Formats: sequence, C-alpha cells, structure tokens
Amino acid sequence: MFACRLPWWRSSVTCKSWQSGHFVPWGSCQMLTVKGVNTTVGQEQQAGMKEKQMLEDSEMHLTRRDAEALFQEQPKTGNPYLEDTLLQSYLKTHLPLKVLEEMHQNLERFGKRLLNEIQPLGWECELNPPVFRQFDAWGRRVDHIHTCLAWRRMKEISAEEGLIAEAYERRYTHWSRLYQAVKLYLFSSSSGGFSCPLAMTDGAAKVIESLGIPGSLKNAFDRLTSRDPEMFWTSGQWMTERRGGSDVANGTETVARKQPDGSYRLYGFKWFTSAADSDMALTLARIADAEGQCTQGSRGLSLFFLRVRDEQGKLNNIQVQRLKDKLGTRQMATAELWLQGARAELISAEGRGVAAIANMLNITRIHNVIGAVAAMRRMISLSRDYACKRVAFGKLLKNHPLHVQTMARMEVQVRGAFLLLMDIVRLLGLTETNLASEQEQLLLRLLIPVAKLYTGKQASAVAIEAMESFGGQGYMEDTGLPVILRDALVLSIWEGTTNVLSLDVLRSLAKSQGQVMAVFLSTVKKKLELASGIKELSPAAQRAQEAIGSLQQFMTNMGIGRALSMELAARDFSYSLARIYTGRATREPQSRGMGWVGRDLKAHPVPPCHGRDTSHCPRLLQPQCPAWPWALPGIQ
Ligand code: UCC
Repeated sequence: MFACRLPWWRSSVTCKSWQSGHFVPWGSCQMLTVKGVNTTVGQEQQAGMKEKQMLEDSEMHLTRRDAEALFQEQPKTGNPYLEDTLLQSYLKTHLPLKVLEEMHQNLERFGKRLLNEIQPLGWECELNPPVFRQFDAWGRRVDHIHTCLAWRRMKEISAEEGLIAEAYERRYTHWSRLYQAVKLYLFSSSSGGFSCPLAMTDGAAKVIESLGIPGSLKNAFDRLTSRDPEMFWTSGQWMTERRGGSDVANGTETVARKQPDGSYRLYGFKWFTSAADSDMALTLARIADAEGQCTQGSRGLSLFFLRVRDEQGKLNNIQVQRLKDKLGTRQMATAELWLQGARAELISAEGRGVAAIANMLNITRIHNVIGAVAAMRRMISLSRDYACKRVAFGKLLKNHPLHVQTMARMEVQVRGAFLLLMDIVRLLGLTETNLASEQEQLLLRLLIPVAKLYTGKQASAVAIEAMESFGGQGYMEDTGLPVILRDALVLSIWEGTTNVLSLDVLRSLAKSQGQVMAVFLSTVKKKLELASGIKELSPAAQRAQEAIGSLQQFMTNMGIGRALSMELAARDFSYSLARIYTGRATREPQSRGMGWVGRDLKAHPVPPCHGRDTSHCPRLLQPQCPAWPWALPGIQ
C-alpha cells in the first residue's frame, strides 16, 4: 500500500493499489480509507497495546476514531455535457433543431461514457507513463516504447467516437467541425493526454485533404479518419530539432536524399517528437541536390510523410535516443529520434514545406485552444462542487462572497474563451465546406493565433487560481489536481510560444495588407451594435466600443508598416484583440441567461465588473482599454 505514497508520477513502477483497482484520487487506497491514514492492519496490531496506552495516558482531545474519519468531502462532477450549461445554451442558440436533437442525444451518451469509462482510463494513463526499453534481454537494440493498456484503449475509443472522423465525414455539413470540437472539448480533460496525438492526427488529415488526397496518401487519410479501431492511425508532427522549435526555418538540419524509385531517405535528429508511438508522421527536411548541397532558410524546407514502423512493427530506420523527462503531459511519450535513412514521401512542392505544414499548425493550435478551455472548465467544475461541500469559518465556501467573487472571475475567463473557441470552429467549418466568405476566412486566420496565445496563458492562470480554491488539498498529488495544472502549463509553449504566436498575428496582418484588422473591427462593431440596444448589456457594450476606439487610435499612431514598433507591441496588441473579441462574445444577446457559476451557486449573482480594474490590460492600451477588466493576474 505504500506504493501510493511514492511519487508514482515520476516512476515507471505501477502503483500496486491502482493495479488492484483500489486507487482513485481523493478516495485513495481502500485500505487507507478503511484502516487509517498510513498504517496497515499488521502495523496497527504491532502498535497494539503500547499505542493504546499512550493514547489513554495523553490528554489529547482528538480520539483515534476522530483522526481516522474522512473529514473532507471529495469534489465530484457528473456527466460533463449535462453539467455544462454554457455549452448546452450555445448549441441551442446556434444549431438547427434537427442537428441539435441528434447531437444532444449523442453528447449525453458520450458524457456518460466519459464519466464511467474514459475518466478512469485517463487516470490509469497518468499512473502508468510510457516506458522506453532500448535493448532486449539478449542485447539486441529494440527501441521499444511501451504504453499502458489504458493509453491503447484511448486510441480505440477515439476511433469509435469518431473524434477525428466526425470533422471529415461532414454529415452535419459545416456544423461537423463544431461538433467534433465539442466532443474533443468534453474528452480533453479525461483523455489522459491522448488529446495530443489526436491534435496532430487531425492536423495531418487536414494537410492531406488540402493536398487533394493524392493516391499515395489515400490509405493514410482513410486510416487517420477511420472509425474502426483496427484501422485507425495516429500521426506525429516532427518539427523541432536541436537548434530549436520556433525558428523552424533556421533550425531544421534534417536532409532528404532522393532515391531512384522517387522516394526519399531522411537523415537528421528530431529533438521533440510528441506521441512517438504514433503510426505515421509529417516532418520537414531539406532536399539535398546531386552535390549534396541544401538550400538554407525557409525556402529550403519541404514536407514529408513517413510511416514510423512497418507492418511487422520494425522502426523505419529510426532510432529512439530517449524519452523526454517533462514537467507535465507525462502520460504521453515524447522522444528524441535519430532518422538514419527513414524512408519518406515528399508531399509538398519543393521549398514549400512551411506553407504546407501551416495547415497542420492551424489545426493543432485550435486543439490547443480546446485543451485550454477544457482544462479551465474541469478545474472550475471541481472547485464549484467543492465550494458546495467544504465548510470553513462556519459556513460553506459558496456562502463566502469573496470566494464566490474569485470563482466568478474564473468563470468569466472560461466563458470568454469558450465562446471564442466556438466562433473559431464555426468559421473553420464554414471554410471547409466552401461556405465562408472571404471576410470569414480572413477572420479565422487572425483568430487562430490570437486564441491560441491568449487561452494558453488563461489556462495556467485559471488552473493556479482554481487550485488555490481547494486550499492545501489543491497542492496534493493524489487529488489529481496538480496534474491538470502541469498539463495546462505546456499550452502556452508547444505549437508556438506566446511571442511566436504574437508575431504570427502580425504575419496575418502583413500578408493580408491589414484586411484582417478591417474584418475584425467590423465584426466586433456589428455585434456590439446589437448589444447596445439591450438595456442590461449597453454599459458593457459601451466600454467595449471605447476599447475599440483606443485600439484604432493605437494602430493609427503606430502605423502598421513600422515593423519594429509593431513587433514590440505584438504581444499587447494580440491580447487586446483577444479581450475585445471575447468581451464582444460574452455580450452577445444570446449569451445572456446562460446560467453562470452553475445550479449550486445560483444564489450568488455575478459581481459587478470589479471597479473597472484595468491593471491587467495591455500596457500600451492602458488606461483606455477597459474591455476586459476581469483579467487574472499572470495573463500578461
Ligand atoms: O510540434 C510540436 C509539438 C507537437 C505536439 C502537438 C500537440 C498539441 C495539441 C494540444 C492539445 C491539447 S511543437 C512545434 C512548435 N513549432 C511551431 O509551432 C512553429 C513555430 N514557429 C512558427 O510558427 C514560425 O513563425 C514559422 C515556422 C511559421 C516561421 O517560418 P518562416 O518560413 O520564417 O515563415 P514565413 O516565411 O513567414 O512563412 C512561410 C509561408 C508563408 O506563405 P507564403 O510563402 O505563401 O507567403 C506564410 O504565409 O507559410 C505561411 N504561414 C502560414 N500560413 C506561416 N504561418 C502560417 C499560418 N499560421 N497560417 C497560414
């Protein structure tokens, strides 16, 4: 039983109590809850009379029985779909009735499955991280990455639930993307890290689809989008090399040598390859000419498809150097890989690798937003439930106004982020079904980096704040709460850091010659006009209008053409876009009445907007930017 008290998250040794099925966060091992905090039956007997005597002799007020009793109730959540009032309201107000009915039924069923089957599997993934075995007992190099049964089950479930397929079958036309995103959002925080391979799988399917599904990639596309667990493949995205993951154009050293049959062999070292147990990967390399020379910089990069293993499971001339020792996402194998002549297929035009993989990046960045919103929602749901159970200073936490105010601020953050996410996947769905106007496509291009960079930061800040709402319990590993925080911390790093994404915002401005901003402003203004006509929303709409005014003033002063000034402002500028856009979304008439902190805390209305505290607005736009006065500390 002491296995549970070991730092299991850092060990490849399986928790014995978990194996026997007794370990659950907060419930702890069965023996622990029944027999006391850290003693076994045998030890208790040994302590025997001596201990009894000591207790009797002491003048302690606390009896042993008191100390044995569980004195804090575990926070619990139910069907995540049925408990998510905002999600349900959103679907009701946006979807056609017939689509809504079908989705509702399916989501209710999926929510049940998440609760009863997927959440426990997710915990199992956390407790049994992948193990790397380089050699077999006889000294043969095998480079085997062992993943647990639960992880492999997640893959099957992902296929069964159509977590990728849904977006490509398009049975609900442009709503299919949104539906897929909703399922992924519900799945994410229970998935034990499996959201990561799904993100890259989706990205790879998107790249292949955008290439028109060439014959040589048809099998891969069918597998990536399959609902059959036997068929289903996951994909990796190998971009990062020793010289870095952001500056891809200068950091990529991998060389591709053309073979007589038209295929290529790749030679290089990939420094971070997430979900290294995937079936295939998309990766960048420089094609060597007849003299072995390569073009440097971005224009030397091309995109390749490769299988990781053959049908017999043998690696494709790839050696696994080691698994990464990460702060979070420890459920998932991230590896360093040597490519030693891995056979690959060129799938982009030569020198157009970055532009081709951008399709993948945009999808994985949306998945990142999904992961961020899901992590916030999970932490807040648990915190909310705890507030209804935990008594301090003579009353439940939910009856302490300051506690409720803190929760309300978190709730505002997640609501804004959720509505931003829904808008993005709605626009993506329209684009993929050729229903999007040019303006909508431009807006999507701008909103993806804005949402990725902003929600990545929000997720960490909200997770820390929510953790605090459990007091010391929030800091305890076996509550399961620290895992959520650790996993959330990566969201602002992978798929482009906050600064890199801020520069991508500028890239979208430059490439469209400012058109993305024109569309952004007209979209926000149109929505705010609607809100202005509604009495209870008009003061907030007025503040958002003021923020837009100062944003426009800022842009005029800076001049979009002044590259250096814009670069310095890129981060603050991007935050302002995120805050204005989410502020706009939360003020849409449809967003009213979407019960906020939830059924149990209905007695406490959202506190007014906290005295227009603008201290967390972008520095450059202070103090004229009161559009988002609820920003949590840390989102800077
Ligand atoms: O792989 C990683 C971890 C995997 C795990 C994923 C799981 C996530 C799931 C979460 C679920 C919970 S991390 C790898 C992270 N690395 C990156 O994200 C790369 C970051 N760096 C960048 O984004 C850079 O800014 C680069 C690579 C794009 C810069 O490259 P260049 O070549 O210097 O950029 P250019 O020259 O500006 O752009 C080249 C072309 C242009 O098109 P053309 O030539 O037609 O004008 C750009 O417009 O690419 C186009 N382009 C884009 N198009 C560049 N970025 C984009 C974009 N975002 N969208 C559309």
